[in-house]
Amino acid sequence: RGNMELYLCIVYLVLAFAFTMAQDTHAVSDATDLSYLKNNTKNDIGLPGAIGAKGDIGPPGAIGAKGDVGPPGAIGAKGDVGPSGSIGAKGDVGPPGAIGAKGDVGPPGAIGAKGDAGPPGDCKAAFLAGNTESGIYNVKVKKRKIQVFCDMETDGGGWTVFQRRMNGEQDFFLNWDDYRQGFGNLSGEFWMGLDNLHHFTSHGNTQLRIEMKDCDNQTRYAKYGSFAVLGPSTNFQLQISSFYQSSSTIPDSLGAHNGRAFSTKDHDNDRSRLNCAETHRGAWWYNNCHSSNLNGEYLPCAEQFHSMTWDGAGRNKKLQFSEMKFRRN
Ligand SMILES: [Ca+2]
Repeated sequence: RGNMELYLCIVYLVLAFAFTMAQDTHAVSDATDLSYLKNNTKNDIGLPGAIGAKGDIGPPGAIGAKGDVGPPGAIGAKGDVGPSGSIGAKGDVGPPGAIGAKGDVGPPGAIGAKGDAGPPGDCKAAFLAGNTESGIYNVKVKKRKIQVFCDMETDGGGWTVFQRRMNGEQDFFLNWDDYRQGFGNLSGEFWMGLDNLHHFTSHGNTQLRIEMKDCDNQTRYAKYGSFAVLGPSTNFQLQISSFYQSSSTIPDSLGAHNGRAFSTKDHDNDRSRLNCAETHRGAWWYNNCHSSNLNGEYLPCAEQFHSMTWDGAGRNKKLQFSEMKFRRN
């Protein structure tokens, strides 16, 4: 509306100016004409007539020049919401999580420490453990506890006794099974048994010592550096060597039996046509019979060929006491 009013005002001013100019031009031309008329004496001219009536309003003027730029308009209305933005940067690390569930049961534990030694393996072990008195001891054989007689005084001690003859109270004219298992009384006469004898003499080198008392009341001994009784598949074969020639006080009458199987009256493993155990009333590692027969009949000093005997002993080779013992080196 402001612009329209300005526009009409301009049009009015233009029209008013044009009208005034038109009257002025007419006046000048009238003056000229008047001067012309003064020089023309031919005809007298009357006084100027009165000013004519105002003419009609002329046609509208041309459209005026464009106006100056107006003042800035008011702030427009708020626009629509724009498109969503792009994904933001990764956030910081969060706090630690809760404790996890209990784990599975673990593998089995290691094998525990070895237990105490338990009873000693033989009289040597008992001796080394501090036992210095001869007598009956418990020892362990294949996890089984048995009793043995230990000689802790003779020749350094630690000897395990496996045979004793001293009074004839025990019958030694027995069968194979008796000699395998052993019999008698550890405080008197006894035989340890071939199975245990094999066990004790199969763990390293073992010495053999035999105490004897002949019929002259001489106490003598024979000693061997190596002694073993093999297993039942060999019929408890004897392995004997290294006779202590210089220190022994009786000749070697067992070496000739080296390598021989054991025989009893019901198990003839000898080299004789006869049954040596039967004829000599004993049980031994008989060859073509023997040079020693410590399990023969107990007939102290009686001159019988089946008596308990050892070649080289005193009068008539006969004995009244014997004790066979071994010791591990
Ligand atoms: Ca025979």
